[in-house]
Amino acid sequence: MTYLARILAVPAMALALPALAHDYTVGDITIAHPYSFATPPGSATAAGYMEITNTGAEDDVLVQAASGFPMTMIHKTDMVDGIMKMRHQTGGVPVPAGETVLFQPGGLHVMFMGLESRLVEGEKNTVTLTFEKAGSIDVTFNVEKRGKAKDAVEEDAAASHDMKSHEGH
Ligand SMILES: [Cu+2]
Repeated sequence: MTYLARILAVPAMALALPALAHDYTVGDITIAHPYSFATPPGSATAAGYMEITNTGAEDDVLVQAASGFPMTMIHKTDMVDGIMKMRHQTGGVPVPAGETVLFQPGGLHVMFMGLESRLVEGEKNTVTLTFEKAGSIDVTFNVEKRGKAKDAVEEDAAASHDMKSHEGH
């Protein structure tokens, strides 16, 4: 979705989900709607999603995500021959000038690992995002109810999601 389309979509979304729309800005970077899905009992991992828009004229890079969980990484899910693989984005994630990068199920996500308790709907988790040019900002990932009938891959609930499925570290 383009930045403009997202702006236009806000009134309808605000009507339906008043508590969920939240945006953050640092320099030329805007982070929209950081969230995680509630996770099942016993789950030691969770994924975080958001939209990052670079409104500036210079390219930037999301170099790090940090949280209070034991381990936080930036991952990208790829389907390889029908098998979900998650790759640690060791070089960070480019956020080109004028573009929006989506962290969404089945693609880029912030991976929270080593969780001692599951994520519960309504919970809020602070994550510090660091950009090469724009600097650092704390954003709040709201924990939302997992939607039904989603056809997207859900990293955090996938049975194949364990440390062995994580490549590159
Ligand atoms: Cu992952």
